Amino acid sequence: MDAVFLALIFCGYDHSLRHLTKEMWRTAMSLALTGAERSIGQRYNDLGQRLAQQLGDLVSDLQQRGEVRADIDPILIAKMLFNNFTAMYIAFAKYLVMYLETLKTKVAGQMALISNLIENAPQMSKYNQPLSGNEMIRTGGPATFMRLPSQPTAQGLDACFIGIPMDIGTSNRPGARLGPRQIRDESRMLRPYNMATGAAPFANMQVADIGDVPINTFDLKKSVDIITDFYADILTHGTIPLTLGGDHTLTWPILRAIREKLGPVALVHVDAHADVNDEMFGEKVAHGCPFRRAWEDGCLINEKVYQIGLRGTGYSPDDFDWGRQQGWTVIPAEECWYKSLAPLMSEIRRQIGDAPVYLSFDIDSLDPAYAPGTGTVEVGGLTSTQALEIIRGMAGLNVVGCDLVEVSPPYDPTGNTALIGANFLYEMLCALRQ
Ligand SMILES: [Mn+2]
Repeated sequence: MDAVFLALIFCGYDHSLRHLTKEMWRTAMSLALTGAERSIGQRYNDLGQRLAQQLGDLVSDLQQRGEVRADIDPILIAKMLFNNFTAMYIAFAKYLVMYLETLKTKVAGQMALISNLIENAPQMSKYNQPLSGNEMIRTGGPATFMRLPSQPTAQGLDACFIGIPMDIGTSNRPGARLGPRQIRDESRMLRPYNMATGAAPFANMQVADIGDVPINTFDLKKSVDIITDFYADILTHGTIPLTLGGDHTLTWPILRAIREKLGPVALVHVDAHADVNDEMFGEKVAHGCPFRRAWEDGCLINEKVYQIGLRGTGYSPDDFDWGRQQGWTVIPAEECWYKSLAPLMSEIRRQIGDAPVYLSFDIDSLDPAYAPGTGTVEVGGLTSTQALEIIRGMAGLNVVGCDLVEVSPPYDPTGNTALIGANFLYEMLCALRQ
């Protein structure tokens, strides 16, 4: 367009000609001659041919008279045009301007078309997206959480899903080692938008499935150290971990890694059991001990720990009181029956404020009518809607990590327990600050 602009200057603004360089003149002249020939030739045939002929005659006349050399300097021609052929120049310029205006309009129209195409082109998100059921049948595609892309580390991620296929801390029915894989499998039906809350986590966050922690299934104590190291690496990337369990032992080593990075955290612990045993069968590491160990390790802000859904038979009447003695808030299942838990979560949000908070969700907090696929079932549990109220009630808090534990596929051949667990993990992602 520079050449067009120069040609316009050439045609209409002779007072600025003295500012033009020799090279600019050459460009302008070249364009003017070409444009005039084409436009005049096509649209103003007679006059155009006459003008073109006159221009050609002028040049050859000048050459024949020896007034210019064969290698004509355009500046000379321009001077001649200005000095001796003003009338012809004006007519010539008039058509040239018309031609150039037409050209400008055409170019502008095409630019608008191109801009429109760019504007309305299907946009590739810069964030990972779950594979859609419209791109691949839901029973196909990668066996990752929500069929998201997988990557080996948490680098570049705002949040990640990780499996811990471990059940060697289990006291009763085993099988939670199979949990992560079945949760991933059942997560295949999840769609990216949360119709209830309006959350669109994949529009604002980079999320991937980073696979499983390579625990040592023959050594629980070594496994908890492996887990801590694995999460320490995740946290170096500033990534929020969302964990697919796995027996509940795993929460302790995760909280240790978080304490190293962020210090002690508030805790929302949803479970049928308090999981604060000092030991089980003489062992300090087991799925009934993780919150006792986390407390010992200074991982928790004691006045901001909430245990929701505890119930069942105990060894003594004060089994649930140990936490209360540490300043924790314990809400037994019976206090949750028949009512919405939204007010409870509102109060918990107010009390936690802006403190970093971890959500640990044991699927056995649900009534076995909803989630039979777990190892230590207790009657009279939470409903799935109450669970949603709890998880959605975490939104707005400074959530630094979440887990969903104790899904044991062999005890639910329907897969529904894992499917509910997958939904809860998705809801956790939706509850993160975006
Ligand atoms: Mn538990």
